[in-house]
Amino acid sequence: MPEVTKIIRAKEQTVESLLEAWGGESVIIRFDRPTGAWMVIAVHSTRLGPAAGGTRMKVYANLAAAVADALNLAEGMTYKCALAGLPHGGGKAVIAVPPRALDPDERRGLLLRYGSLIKQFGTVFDTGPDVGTSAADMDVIAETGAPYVFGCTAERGGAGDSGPATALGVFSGIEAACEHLFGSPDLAGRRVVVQGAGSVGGALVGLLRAAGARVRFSDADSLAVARFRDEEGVEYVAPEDVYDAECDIFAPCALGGVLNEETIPRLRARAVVGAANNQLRAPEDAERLRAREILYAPDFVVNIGGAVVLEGIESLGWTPAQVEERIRGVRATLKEIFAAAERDGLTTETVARRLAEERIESATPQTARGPSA
Ligand code: PPY
Repeated sequence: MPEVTKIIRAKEQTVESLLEAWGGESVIIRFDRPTGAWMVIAVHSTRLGPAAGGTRMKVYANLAAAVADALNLAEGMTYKCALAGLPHGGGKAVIAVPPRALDPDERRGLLLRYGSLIKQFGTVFDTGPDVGTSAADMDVIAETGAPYVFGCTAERGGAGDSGPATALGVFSGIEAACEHLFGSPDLAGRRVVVQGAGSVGGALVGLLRAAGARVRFSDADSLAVARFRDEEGVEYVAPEDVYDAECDIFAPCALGGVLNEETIPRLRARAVVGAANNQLRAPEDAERLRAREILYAPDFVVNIGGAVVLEGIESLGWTPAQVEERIRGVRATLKEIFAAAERDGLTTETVARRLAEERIESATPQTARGPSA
């Protein structure tokens, strides 16, 4: 995404204005003096249960940009969990690391201090891997005795890489979009452009090809390009050309903020269905897509797979078949959202938020869960 624009937008905001404008419950901000990193834990809602959301680690322009990201992502998690039917609210944590590389010991120390912080925070926040963190990082965080750390390595009882589960939700969303646009969910011959061939986008490419779709992908990482273009023969689109590619479905599976006033006019896709969190850079972007008659599948409806597999397997005792069924439910949820948006002349984003809010309002408030075992 245009990183520069994101930085400019975030700079317009102060931490005070961001927190004042936010509708969530609580935020913890801590400065980690040994590394110079900032830890931000945002709990948006615990109305449906403990807040769930991954821990993201990356470099931000400043603290306000990190806080803005945590707040937006936590809100998205509230909607995501509500629409996925999970007994959870939304949260997210961001560790804003300094631009210099941390050596392995420094990183470990940082993760241990972060683990102690979420341990103090108690039972209202479930976390797991996210952009910039791995299963091995979750193992380190869990060493502190922090409860509710999901997505550890298999040796530590983790459910494994959630990428394929997330990809399945996107695939089901693409079926829903094709059903709405073309009257059939069959993907044979449909042209799909996947932005980012990482753990989610890469798995999605495989599912789409197996279904007979004509797939192209873009990725800035030469290893991903070598694997998918050179070894698997998938057609490659240069990252700078990805928005101009003519296709049925554009599937953003990398960064947030990719749908914005610069990119939307360029799109030559009939629909956008992808895994990236917070794809719309600004709320107006939903209307920009609608005005161009591009069907948009809201990200928090589509990318439920990670949360469903981590919470389902590791906490709720679901079988893999139950997890799969829940994730495939994305298709029915989206079908309802697409139909309501068309009927009421609203954006799909508005309809999806409304549906999530209705589910949250009508649910019985959860009592706090007891101390961890
Ligand atoms: C996401 O879907 O973006 C998540 O953060 C998934 C998640 C859910 C619960 C714990 C950790 C990560």
